[in-house]
Amino acid sequence: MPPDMWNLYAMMFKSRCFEEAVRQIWKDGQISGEMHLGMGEEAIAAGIVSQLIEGDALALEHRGTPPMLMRGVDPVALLREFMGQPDGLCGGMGGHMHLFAPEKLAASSGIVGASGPAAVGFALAGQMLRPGTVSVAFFGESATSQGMLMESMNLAVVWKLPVIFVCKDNAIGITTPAYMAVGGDLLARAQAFGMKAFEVDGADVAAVWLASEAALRHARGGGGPVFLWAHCIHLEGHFLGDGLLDMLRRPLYSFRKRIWPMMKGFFRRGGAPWNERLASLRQILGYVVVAQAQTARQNDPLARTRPALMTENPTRLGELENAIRHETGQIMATSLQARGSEI
Ligand SMILES: Cc1ncc(C[n+]2csc(CCOP(=O)(O)OP(=O)(O)O)c2C)c(N)n1
Repeated sequence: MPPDMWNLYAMMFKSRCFEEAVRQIWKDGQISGEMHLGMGEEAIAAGIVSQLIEGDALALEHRGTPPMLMRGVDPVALLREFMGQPDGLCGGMGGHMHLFAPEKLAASSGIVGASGPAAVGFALAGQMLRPGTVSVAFFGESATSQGMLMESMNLAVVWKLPVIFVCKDNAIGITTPAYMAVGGDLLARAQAFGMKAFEVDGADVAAVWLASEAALRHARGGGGPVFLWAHCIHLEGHFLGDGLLDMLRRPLYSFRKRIWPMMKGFFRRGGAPWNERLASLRQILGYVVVAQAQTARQNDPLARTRPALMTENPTRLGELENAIRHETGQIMATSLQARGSEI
């Protein structure tokens, strides 16, 4: 059966609208601290989560909002959690990085690599208590060099656990390009553990859906863990207010805040030799170039999916998007109203 593109687009669009609203609320100062969004990763989340069944589990990282929403976690409870409110999903104690929805078997952690052990635990419980179910671990490419994630992969292979390890590779971890931190070929690494491994364009929701279907069939059938390497972008960079993206989006502001102080440092007397200073500047420029690639519209999964639906049935698409925008507005109103009533 081919993927239902309308359903996948609806899931992605809902997540995008929700996160756009979260971005505004964060800018208004109603969410404190860092905010990592999953804008750009929606196809990976939708392609997999749309195929999960009752009893499957999700182990997420610091970008857990899209999969949590797509799995059906209450959006108002999520937003209230982000706002640190007592009626949030976790009593306002977890924020957006540490979420737990026990009825959905979905948990997230801000500790990079921690989704590996959590997924293995979920899968072990599934193997014993809920045969035929799987657990899915989401993580970024930087997590692939974390010991606990590699230990989890090893254990999952040895115990033939039904885990789908999903690496969402956006080629940069905060300000460290992957070429400076991730050695070798990730497919080969996974295969070396003894896992089946797939590489997929994470902006192509149909491709993710098809790869996930094969991965899920393998894991549910008792074939053991699978590694899915999905390439993606982050439209908002590492987190809201990302300094590297700021240099491109707000050059004047960045000149005063970042570039001018760097130039002063560059021309300062004494200190490192000129060739080292130049090398550092070149390196920073390299980071900016990688960060800029995060905003490439041709790799935005929604922009990729929408044209075909528009051609197929523009009226249906318009109605779908309007309905989701309306629903998102209501979610926001309810979440903010509840906050107002407490103050
Ligand atoms: C164990 C650990 N080390 C460092 C950090 C700080 N940290 C938070 S996010 C992040 C980068 C993660 O990059 P990646 O795994 O590629 O995911 P992305 O943010 O790109 O989605 C780091 C180093 C952390 N949270 N946990």
